[in-house]
Amino acid sequence: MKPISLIQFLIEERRAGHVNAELSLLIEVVARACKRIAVATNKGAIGGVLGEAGTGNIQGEAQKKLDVISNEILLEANAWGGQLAACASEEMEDPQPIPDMYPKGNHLLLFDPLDGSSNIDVNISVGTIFSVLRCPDGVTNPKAEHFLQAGTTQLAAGYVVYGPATVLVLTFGHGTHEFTLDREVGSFILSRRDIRIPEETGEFAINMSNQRHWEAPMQRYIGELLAGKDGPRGRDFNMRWVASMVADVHRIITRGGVFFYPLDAKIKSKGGKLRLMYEANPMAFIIEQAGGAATTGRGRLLELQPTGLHQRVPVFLGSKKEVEVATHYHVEADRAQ
Ligand code: P6P
Repeated sequence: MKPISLIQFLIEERRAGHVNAELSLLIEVVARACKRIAVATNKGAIGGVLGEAGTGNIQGEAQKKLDVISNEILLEANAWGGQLAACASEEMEDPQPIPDMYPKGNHLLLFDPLDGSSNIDVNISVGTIFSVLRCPDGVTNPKAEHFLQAGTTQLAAGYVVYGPATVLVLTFGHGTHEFTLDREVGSFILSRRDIRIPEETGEFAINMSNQRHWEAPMQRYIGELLAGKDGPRGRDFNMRWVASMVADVHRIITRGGVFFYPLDAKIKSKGGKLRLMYEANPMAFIIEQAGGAATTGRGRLLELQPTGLHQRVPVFLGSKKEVEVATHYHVEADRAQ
């Protein structure tokens, strides 16, 4: 069968009424920027792009050179096209308006330009995560508060994982689809349409080193998985933890599984580790559109009303049944208090 390129897919989606011309062009621009990030990332040590940038971001984290480079690539690619009113990034405290010399559009783009960047220097997969919101009518110079829309309002979400292959996973709210970069041609080619995540799984992802800090319901839930077939779940479970959300989520998109970054005593004051607007929400949209579930451990992630551009949140996502069991334990424990 003739391979379908991202551009052809976007045209089909426009004909189906799933996406308008401006949004489809925006996705093309983001995908093209991610191809440039892939080139920079793939150079590794010989590209002089490894290691620290010598700067810090809004999160108080040391920035890697590639964090800064990836952020710049996405900002520069999206400045002139006329699809956006502003961008927001993990790497920038405030939203970046589109320069006055260029036309503005009706969309807001949020991104984590290079998630998992602590893995770059050890050559483990990293990725770009992005989310598209509508710019509120009449707002020509969007501020942070204009980005604070619940995840259910997202018009599109996606990630690109820079691994052995460079793979884009994308949703407009009409299914979740995967595109693999053909480096010889330079095009993203449709490799999986309408992905479905198995509702059950035998594989979980969590950073076990935080176990002693977890809330009691998470201790109970993970304890049952670790008890295996002799325990209450009556089956053995396998564990994976890449410490790169895009890589862990892509494994779940590919074969099922469940991913947790729960509240723990160390990070409770911050509300969690992962960021709501440009990590949790786009991933939750992608996972739900593939038949999975995504919660904060207490409620549906996409329904959370944001209070801050860099707000952090607990994340439970993946195969529906396991997310529901873990979430139920937390809701039940809250009720018992
Ligand atoms: P930890 C990477 O820094 C990240 O934001 C996610 O990509 C990843 O899932 C998580 O943090 C890893 O956190 O505490 O295991 O290093």
